[in-house]
Amino acid sequence: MYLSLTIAFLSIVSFPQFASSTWNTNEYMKRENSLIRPFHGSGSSLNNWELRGSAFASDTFIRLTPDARSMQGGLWNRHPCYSRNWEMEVHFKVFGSGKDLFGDGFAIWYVRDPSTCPGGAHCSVFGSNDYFVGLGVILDTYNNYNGVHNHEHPYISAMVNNGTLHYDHDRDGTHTQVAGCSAKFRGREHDTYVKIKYADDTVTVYTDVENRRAWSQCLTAPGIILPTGYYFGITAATGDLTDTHEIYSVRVYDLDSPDQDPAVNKERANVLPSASFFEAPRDHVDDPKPSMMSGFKKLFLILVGVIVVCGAIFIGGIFYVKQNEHSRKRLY
Ligand SMILES: *[C@@H]1O[C@H](CO)[C@@H](O)[C@H](O)[C@H]1NC(C)=O
Ligand SMILES: [Ca+2]
Repeated sequence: MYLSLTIAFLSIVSFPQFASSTWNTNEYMKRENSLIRPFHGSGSSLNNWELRGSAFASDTFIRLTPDARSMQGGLWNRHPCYSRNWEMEVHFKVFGSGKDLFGDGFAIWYVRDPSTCPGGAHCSVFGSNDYFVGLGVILDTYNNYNGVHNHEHPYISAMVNNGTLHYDHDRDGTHTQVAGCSAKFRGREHDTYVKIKYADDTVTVYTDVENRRAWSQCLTAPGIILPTGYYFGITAATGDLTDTHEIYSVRVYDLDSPDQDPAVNKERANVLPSASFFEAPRDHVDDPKPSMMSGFKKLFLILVGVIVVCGAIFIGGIFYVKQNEHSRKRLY
């Protein structure tokens, strides 16, 4: 862990400006919605953000969760975003000591209500609220579906909610997602980035996780209505499974064009989030999340089963013998 921390630190120090200068030259970065190093000191951009739960800020990273069990951490922007079209770039790292079992992942939000989790109700979606109102882009590292998916994990999905939909961990949210893609963003030695673009009522998610210094499209979903004036946030959670989830920068760019009709923009402040298209639900096989507890439980149940079956055979045998004696007595 210290090695990867050191590598993360070195890579941060050695390429401070590269990413921003190659990816965004024309658009306007919204300082009040962005988060850049250093995170402490006067005029720090962290003043625009609130930390919640296990989230912790050093000078160079925001650690949403440590590699420990049952953690929930959040990073919430204090200023709403009034751009109708915007883009958000997040420099992050997910790593931990788990080789095969790790989780649960993190989520990037554009929602009406900044979450108060871990305090409050329904704090069940990667450190934030279920039944949220807005957009959630979920970077899920643990496959709760037990191999039934036709995709690999880690998995990125986008979900649009008007407050009525439940995020179902047992299906990794696949029946409520508008789109998704697999992306190997965990445990990488190089820098990893994700970008969410919301423009012309279309949500597009890009990743740069292969150390190519270029975006590749992960998912795109047209027909998405999101209002202006919502809040950005990033949250992460661990459960029985653990990982460190860290954020190094958040850059939000305004993509509005000057000739946009202000009346239409004003109207956008009050709409409810909606998606005109949902991916077809997939078959679900109920299968509980494997854990050490359920392993012991299974063993115990098998033992009980064996004892019951043996007992039944034994009693049945005695019965059979008695029955035979009885009929023999009757014959003779
Ligand atoms: C909220 O979303 C659900 C599911 O997409 C939809 O059935 C319902 O009509 C929506 N409610 C409103 C008030 O838009
Ligand atoms: Ca999952």
